[in-house]
Amino acid sequence: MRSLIIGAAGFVGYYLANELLNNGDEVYCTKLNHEKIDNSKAKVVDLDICDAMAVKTVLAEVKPDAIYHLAAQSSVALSWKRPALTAQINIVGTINVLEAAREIVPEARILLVGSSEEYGPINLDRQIKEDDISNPKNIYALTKLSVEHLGKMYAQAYKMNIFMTRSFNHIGPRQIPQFVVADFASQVAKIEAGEQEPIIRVGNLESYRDFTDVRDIVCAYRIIVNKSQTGEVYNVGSGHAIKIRDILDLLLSESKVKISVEIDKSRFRPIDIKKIEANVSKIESLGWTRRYAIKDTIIDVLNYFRK
Ligand code: A2R
Repeated sequence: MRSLIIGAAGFVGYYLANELLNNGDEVYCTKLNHEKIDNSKAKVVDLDICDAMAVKTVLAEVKPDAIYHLAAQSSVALSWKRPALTAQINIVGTINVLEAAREIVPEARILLVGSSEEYGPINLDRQIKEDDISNPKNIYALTKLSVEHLGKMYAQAYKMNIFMTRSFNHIGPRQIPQFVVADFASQVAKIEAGEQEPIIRVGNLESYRDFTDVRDIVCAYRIIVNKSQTGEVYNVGSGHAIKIRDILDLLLSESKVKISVEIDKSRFRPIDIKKIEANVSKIESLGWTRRYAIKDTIIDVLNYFRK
C-alpha cells in the first residue's frame, strides 16, 4: 500500500510514518517548507495545504492508496488568537485535500483526524460514545467538528472512502511542552538539571483526561484506514481517565530532587471539562487494543526531557 501522510512533521506524523513503514507500506510524507522530517525511509515532499493547486500536484505525483490527513493548526490557545488562520488551515485546507482526492485519487482511503475537544464541556458519569452530542466550545474544536461533517458529506455525496476520528489526549516522547504531560515532565527535567528553581507551576489539577500512548494512537489510525467502512467516526483513546494530579504525583515521585508545586491560575482554561473518558468499543471492534501502559509512557516522556 502506498500511504501519504499530510502534515507528517508534527508529533503524530513521526510515529505514524514508523508504524506504516513497520507494516510494509511505502510511505510519502508532506511537510511545510521550514520543517524537517526525521525519517530516512520515507519519501518527503513539501506541501502547504492552503495551496489547492499544490495539493493536486502532490496527489498526482504520489497517487496514494491511503491518505492520513494530520496537517492542522492544532493549538486551542492559538485558535482563540488566530481564528481565521485556524479555519483556513483546518477547514479550507481539508477541503483542498478532499477536492484533490476526489479529482485525482477518488478510490483512496482517507483518514481525517479530529479531536475529543469536539465533544465540549460534557457532564457525564459514564464514558462518552461517538453518537453522544458534540458541543464544541473553542475555535479549534469547532473547526475539527466541521472537518468531521465535511468528511461524512464527501463520503456520502461522492462515495469516497473517508473515516474520521475523535482522538483523545495522546502523549509520548517528542511532544512539545504546550501539552500537560510534556509540560510537567520538561519542568521536572529542567529542575533536575538546575535550569529552573525547584518549583513546578501547574494549572487545574482536578480534571480527569483520557491519555493514550501516541504509538497506540497511530496503530489505531492504520487499523481504521485498513478496515473501516466509509463515513464512520471513531473515538481513539484508552477508555481510562486519569486525574491530572496523579500524573504530577507520579512525575514528582520519579524526580531526583525535591520539588514544590505552585498553582498558576493563568494556566486554567476559561471553560474546562471536569472529566472525559472515551468509550472505545467501536475502535476495539476493528481489532485494536492498547499495548502501552500509560505510567510507563509518562516516565518515557520524563526520560526524553532528561536527555
Ligand atoms: O504548525 P506547524 O509549523 O507545527 O506545522 C504543522 C503542520 N501544518 C501544516 N501542514 C501543511 N499545510 C499547512 N497549512 C499547515 N499548517 C500547519 O501540520 C505540523 O507540522 C502538522 C500538525 O502537527 P502537530 O501540530 O504536531 O499536531 P499532532 O499532535 O501531530 O496532531 C496531528 C493531528 C492534528 O490534526 C491535530 O489537530 C489532531 O491530530 O489532534
